[in-house]
Amino acid sequence: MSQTYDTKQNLQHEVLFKREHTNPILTAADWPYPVNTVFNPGAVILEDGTTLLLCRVEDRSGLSHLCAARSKNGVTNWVIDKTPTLLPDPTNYPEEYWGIEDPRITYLPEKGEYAVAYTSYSMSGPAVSIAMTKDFREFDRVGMVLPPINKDAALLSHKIGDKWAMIHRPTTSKYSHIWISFSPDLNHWGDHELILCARRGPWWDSDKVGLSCPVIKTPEGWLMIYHSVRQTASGSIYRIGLALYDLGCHLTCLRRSNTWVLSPEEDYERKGDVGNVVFPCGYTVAEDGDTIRLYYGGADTCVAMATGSISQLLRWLHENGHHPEPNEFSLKESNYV
Ligand code: BMA
Repeated sequence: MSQTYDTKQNLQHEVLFKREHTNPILTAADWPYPVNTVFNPGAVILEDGTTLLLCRVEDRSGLSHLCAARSKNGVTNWVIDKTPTLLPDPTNYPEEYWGIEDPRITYLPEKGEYAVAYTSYSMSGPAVSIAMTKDFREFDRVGMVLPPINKDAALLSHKIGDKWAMIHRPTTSKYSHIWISFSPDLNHWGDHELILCARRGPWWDSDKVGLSCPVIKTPEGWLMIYHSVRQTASGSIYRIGLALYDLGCHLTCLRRSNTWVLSPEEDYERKGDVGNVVFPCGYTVAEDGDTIRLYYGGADTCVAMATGSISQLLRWLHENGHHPEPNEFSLKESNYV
């Protein structure tokens, strides 16, 4: 495994995500009703070209719900739903007792619907729930599909073989790794496989890794943007890295970035309710099929956006990633369980 110190990579890092100069693009001050913070939005471009962000909104009780913001250009003039778009429903879904968080949106062409995978915060810890929608006004809950402790889930847009696939992040120990599971019906999930491990030691992705946004289908494979957590003496740092998986049945990891591609640097990422956090849950791709806008939470307080290029990300990953050795993801390596 080429987990060696690479001087070139560290001295001359390439900026892959260019922050929007008007960041943060959304804050609590923009909300039409009283809230504490808005962050970690799922993102999608609707049929009419409107960008929709489904934001995690934390109210002044500390619990979160989801609220949609729409914009013609994806940057300014957001029209925000006057009231919460999707509230927790603990009466019918007790796993939502402490709120719903971090939505990740995947359009499923086969169903003609969006699948929203989100964290349902149960009294036993965070779990993975799915709701389906056609218009982000009415939602049909599938319900809790993976029990606590699990989060950071998103569906793949297309079936693998004859099964739906979902990437998620169970917590198995002090360390948390990324898994994939498969389902015939979006409700029952199995055939679990470990697909990305936290690296341990002083690495930037040493303690936890989790999926950031739904994976992006490219001719070279599924491109994954993931977040990492490194614990330090003064708290956690949440950063962003890349991995690439083949388009086959088992999502074999082809490349993994050795360095991060986005890290908290600006004030709105460094300071807030939870400082030193960049946390994307969604992206949009422009009509050119290449320009990607990454929407992310800054310091658990605001919504920010950064622009990149899918072809540049792939090229960079080939030059600055490594091909994991088979035992890097082996359950037999007790290190990783
Ligand atoms: C994660 C999630 C995110 C949050 C991050 C930093 O575990 O809860 O919603 O942004 O922690 O607090």
